[in-house]
Amino acid sequence: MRALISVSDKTGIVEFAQELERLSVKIISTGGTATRLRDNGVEVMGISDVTGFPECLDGRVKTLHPAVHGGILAMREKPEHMKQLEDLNIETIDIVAINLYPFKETILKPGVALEDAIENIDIGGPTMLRSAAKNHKDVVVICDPGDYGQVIRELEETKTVSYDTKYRLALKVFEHTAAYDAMISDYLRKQIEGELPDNLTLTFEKAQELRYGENPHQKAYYYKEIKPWEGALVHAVQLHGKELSFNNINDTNGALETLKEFEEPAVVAVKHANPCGVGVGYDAFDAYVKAYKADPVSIYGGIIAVNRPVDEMTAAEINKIFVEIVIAPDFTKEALDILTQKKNIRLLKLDHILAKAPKDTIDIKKVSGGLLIQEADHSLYDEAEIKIVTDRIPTEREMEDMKFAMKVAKHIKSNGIVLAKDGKTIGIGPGQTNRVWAIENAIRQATESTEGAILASDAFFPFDDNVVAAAKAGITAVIQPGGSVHDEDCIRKANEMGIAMVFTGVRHFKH
Ligand code: 93A
Repeated sequence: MRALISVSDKTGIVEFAQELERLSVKIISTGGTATRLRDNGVEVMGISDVTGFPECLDGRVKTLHPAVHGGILAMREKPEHMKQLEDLNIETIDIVAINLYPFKETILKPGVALEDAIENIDIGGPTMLRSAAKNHKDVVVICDPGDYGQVIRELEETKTVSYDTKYRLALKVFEHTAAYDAMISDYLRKQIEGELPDNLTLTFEKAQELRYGENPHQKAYYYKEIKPWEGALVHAVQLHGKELSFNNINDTNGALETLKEFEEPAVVAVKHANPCGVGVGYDAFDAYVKAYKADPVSIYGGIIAVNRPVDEMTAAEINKIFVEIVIAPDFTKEALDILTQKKNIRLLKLDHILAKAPKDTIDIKKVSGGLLIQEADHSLYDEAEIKIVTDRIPTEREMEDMKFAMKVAKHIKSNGIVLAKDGKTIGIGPGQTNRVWAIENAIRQATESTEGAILASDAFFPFDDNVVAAAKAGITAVIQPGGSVHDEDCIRKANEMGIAMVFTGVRHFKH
């Protein structure tokens, strides 16, 4: 038996080759791999001795030769094939272990040059992988160092590798080379067309097999995007608690996306992917107390995201209730001592400052038979463009609370309404099929008097009944995009009822 080994990622390769040698498999290898193996005492035949050609063009042509591909692709059961090999003086290659030039790692390097990326497009490697995978009936093909062990075990036990294993390994190869090529085309297209190109190839990698999906009868995985910035969640380190579930990941994502709106100390509590309490304050403790008081009921079993390190006092306060997850840039030792007393709480540490984190560039939704892809909603509104449309002008405090509330409204499901006062939400009405219900729900569940509160709406008020509902509850100022055919009615009603109204011109639907 002969094995051809040519790997960029040399993890485990020496041990694998030593085992093969012990099992009397002859080893052929390319430049760097051969050197590594020989340095570790493995006997290796250089690829040039097989091809009769030197490796040339800076290694661009090493293995692209009939002596290699003939040896891989010959069908052993066909006498004509075997006869041709004999006439051409080509020997079979029965095991192919390859991993490719590190294209992904190269493009993940900040500021990588195009030439660098191109030089890391592997040609010979995928070609051999595909030859071997096509001929998997006769050839064992390995593209993942994680599979060396399985192949050695089978060879040891049965002197051969089962068809089932060879089939699975071949399938893995085609998945791998397909993803590798998609990554290349994606990268090249983005160079000329930006983040949302005309013809997008998306490349994702399985990051985690989840226990189940949104419900226990649904199988689920977490796939992460392959791109320079891979998202805040992927970069979080879990310090305590059980593995994250499907809903945990979704909810935590919602909390972090909301939290990215704030530079000042802020806490976002999330339930079912909707913010249920948000507070900004002097420090993490102040912000947490506000977020908690915003809705002490929904926060139970929820996610808490903090954009400052969690200290002892904040931890003690959080510890009074049951929450699923706390995610923060850091935890003091004392805070960890307190929070880790509970077995079931999951603690996640972000490895970066959230406000400085680049935001996700695209948003994807699966629909039956296809995908909807859009640029992510990164704008809030342009302060220079907002219009005060009523006689009453909002006070400075109201303006501040309106900006705060719109940042939250942007992240709740439409139709969404947020009531706020003094840097905290006091009532949130998410996901309603009409806007009046969203307002009524927000008012009904308000945790303190709505007298003097402000209201933010993710989209325009279609009718003036919304203004009436708000004014009756004592709300004094409203921020909304405007743009309804009934804007004039709404403005008239607001003037009649003495409330201030601001139009931003920017809608924030979220579904
Ligand atoms: O430059 S290539 O596209 N041309 C080739 O003929 C070739 N053959 C193997 N790259 C080629 N390889 C790749 O070289 C393998 O896929 C592997 O990633 C790498 C191993 O090189 P070395 O053994 O010199 O470290």
